[in-house]
Amino acid sequence: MNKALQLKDFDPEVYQAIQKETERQNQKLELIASENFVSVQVLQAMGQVMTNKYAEGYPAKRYYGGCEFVDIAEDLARERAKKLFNADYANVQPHSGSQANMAAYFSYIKYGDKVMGMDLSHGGHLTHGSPVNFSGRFFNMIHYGVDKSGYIDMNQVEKIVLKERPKLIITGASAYSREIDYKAFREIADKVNAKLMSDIAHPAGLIAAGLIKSPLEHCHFVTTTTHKTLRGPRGGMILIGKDGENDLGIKTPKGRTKLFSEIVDSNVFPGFQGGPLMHVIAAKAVAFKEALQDDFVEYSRQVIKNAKALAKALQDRNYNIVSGGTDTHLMLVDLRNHGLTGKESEKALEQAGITVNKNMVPFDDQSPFVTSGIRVGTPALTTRGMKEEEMTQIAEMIDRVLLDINNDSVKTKVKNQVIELCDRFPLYKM
Ligand code: DSN
Repeated sequence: MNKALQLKDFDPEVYQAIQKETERQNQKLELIASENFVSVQVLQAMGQVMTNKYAEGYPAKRYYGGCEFVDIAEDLARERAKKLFNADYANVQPHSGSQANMAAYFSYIKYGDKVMGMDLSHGGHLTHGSPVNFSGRFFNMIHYGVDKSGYIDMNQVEKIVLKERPKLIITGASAYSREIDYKAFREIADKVNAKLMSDIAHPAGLIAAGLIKSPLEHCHFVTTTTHKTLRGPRGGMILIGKDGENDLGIKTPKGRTKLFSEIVDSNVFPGFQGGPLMHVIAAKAVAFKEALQDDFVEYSRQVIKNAKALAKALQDRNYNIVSGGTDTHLMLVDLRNHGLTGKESEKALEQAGITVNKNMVPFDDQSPFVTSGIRVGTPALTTRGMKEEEMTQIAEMIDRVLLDINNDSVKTKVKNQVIELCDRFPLYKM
């Protein structure tokens, strides 16, 4: 190990890749709905010596010595998360949203149980029962979706639940732009004594800011990622609104009925994970502190205003937005009336400096690799300081590229416009 050398001198290849990625983030319009730009403080909290520390267990109950300082970071993260979401309990150790879901599911249900989640092709998530994911392989999955209007069909949900009697109902989505009626879901779940969970990975920041409904009071447990609208480091988290003794008959070795939080804790570690990523947990604590500030509410409010403005500007240019608009940070653009696929549109926009992802739309006739839509979101550009006026300009740029999708000179012109716009809203120093 050469202690004197800087990264750029020791490993110029990796250093250059990081520089290029910084330049890409600075100079392109980031519209991927699940991405955001963390603060320099969050970056600093991730790039530090806590990455060296093994801390299996939980604060004050570790399997390794020397944990007194990482304990401070994890306690801060847990306390701030509880405050942010008005929750009795938070586990900040899941490495990702998928890990959070896996540990949480198995806290409440068993291998082979019947579980109901939103169909991936209607906006759900891979871990909500896709056959290619652990969730679809380990559980007997059934699905609900949206109706022709693009809204979740609560009548369909109720009918399926009463007929199939799932043990667990999953709410939450990764490509659904409307608020979810958690209260109605809970009423339906209670009819068959099912547990109700929500995966709020996408709207977590908007919920923390109090701008859209929170599922915490209605769901038995909630999972999330920390890096989307919440604008923290890449990672996962499990929350319980109201903790209490479990009704699953699970006891401690001494015969005491375990709290739900104790079951979840032991499922995260040692159930599904080993050592927590303490540098990431420190960065989660910093991000939660940021999210507790008043300016985070303002930021989140602007995320929603920007999404509404972008949806409207696209509609004005004859683009169909699934469900006719958005209540949140994202929208799904159905490109079928333009005769375009998501795949070719994503590629053309990328060439023009606009980053989106292709996405299935409800009742899509294209495969998941081609798709008929793109998903667009505003959390990242709002972090840069862009507002409604810029959203209108961006809709115009998207339209120029898509209307003349094979015209390279249009893409070059739009790319230059993108760089000009990005330069007016600086991001990271190089
Ligand atoms: N891959 C994330 C998204 O883009 O929504 C969800 O895990």
